[in-house]
Amino acid sequence: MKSKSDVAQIAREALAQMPLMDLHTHLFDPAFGELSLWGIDELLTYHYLVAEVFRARPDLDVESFWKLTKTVQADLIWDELFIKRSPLSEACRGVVTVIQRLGLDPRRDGLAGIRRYFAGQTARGYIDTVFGLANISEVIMTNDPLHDGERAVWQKGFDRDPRFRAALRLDSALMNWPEGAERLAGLGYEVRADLSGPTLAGVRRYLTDWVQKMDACYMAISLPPTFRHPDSTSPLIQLLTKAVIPVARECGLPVALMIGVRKLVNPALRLAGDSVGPADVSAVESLALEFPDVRFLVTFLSRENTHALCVAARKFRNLLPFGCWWFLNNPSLIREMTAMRLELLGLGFTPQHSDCRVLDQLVYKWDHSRRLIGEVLGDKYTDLARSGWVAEPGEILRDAARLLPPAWQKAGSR
Ligand code: RAT
Ligand code: ZN
Repeated sequence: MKSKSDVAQIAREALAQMPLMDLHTHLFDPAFGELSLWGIDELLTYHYLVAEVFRARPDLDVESFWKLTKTVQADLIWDELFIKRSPLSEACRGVVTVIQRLGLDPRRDGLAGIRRYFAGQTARGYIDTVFGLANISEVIMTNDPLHDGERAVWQKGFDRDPRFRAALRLDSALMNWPEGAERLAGLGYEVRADLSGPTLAGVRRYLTDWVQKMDACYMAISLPPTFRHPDSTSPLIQLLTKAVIPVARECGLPVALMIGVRKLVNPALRLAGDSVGPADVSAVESLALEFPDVRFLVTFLSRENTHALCVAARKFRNLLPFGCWWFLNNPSLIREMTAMRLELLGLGFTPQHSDCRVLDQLVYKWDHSRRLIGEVLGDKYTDLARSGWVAEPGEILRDAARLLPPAWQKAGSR
């Protein structure tokens, strides 16, 4: 009979070695050129680190920081967060992991040596390096047809790199309606600010056209903590229930709801200026009840909502919890959330997505998450063995393979 520690070891190895798909990133197919970010200066100026450098340097004028070139911003962040202090935060440690996995030594090589390594890389070659190191087979992008630069590339057409799948992001079209109305009208869709007449049909056409053009895997929206359903007074709810959900149903696609972000609480910090708030999980229960034939991939930003989401998912099988989002993507919280989800849902959730904005981050985000998820899963097999059920190695591999593919794939919609 296998010992209890064997089962934990097998689970950890399975998580460490299995190729996986990343359900939500902000990465781009290399055909998008400058939208596709990679390299040490992008890593150092990631908005998670920008927030930290302002804390380290209370005297630093925010507007003056934004006027610096990216290289000088990166120099400053390296100096403040890696040289003058140990890089202990998760975002800082992530940069160290990437550098070390590339075969460099951050202390020996220093920023100049690391930059020399990157100067010798090409964008396309480096994608292969990163996908290999992170053992990733595919990533899902975040695609917004209302972003002028991005739309131009889609409209021109390009040879898709099959490792980069699309997701149609809805925020800029649907949030703060009627702001999106003008944009959609500009693209030739017949929509009105008051949602009257042809508007909902026009929005449905916009969504269908772009789902098809991008071959999108799902549609996604990020929502504030105040998000409620039902709400007969909200234009957003009208748009979601009468345009997005019917198109999702027709195309057989899930809808991803990312709930709990308070945008720009500190506007001067730009991307680093968003915050978190606890939301009402009953909104997703009510959507799941009203639309049982549509699958909702759901993640909340607030730790306080994560337990209620697990309970909601026990009641509605069309709710698929995913990822430890943004401010939850920290080791202590990944451990807690993964254990809670395994205990309440067994294998019926997607433990993680990366939210990478910079290609290289795939290496650290997955390196850190694989280890944590593997440890938690290993502990569960040990507990199970203690209770009298020693899982076979093949069963552990089977279970890991059930856990790892993203929920949209498990949902069997494509
Ligand atoms: O995690 C992030 O980088 C955030 O800035 C957001 O992009 C968030 O993940 C989102 O998709 O809205
Ligand atoms: Zn994101």
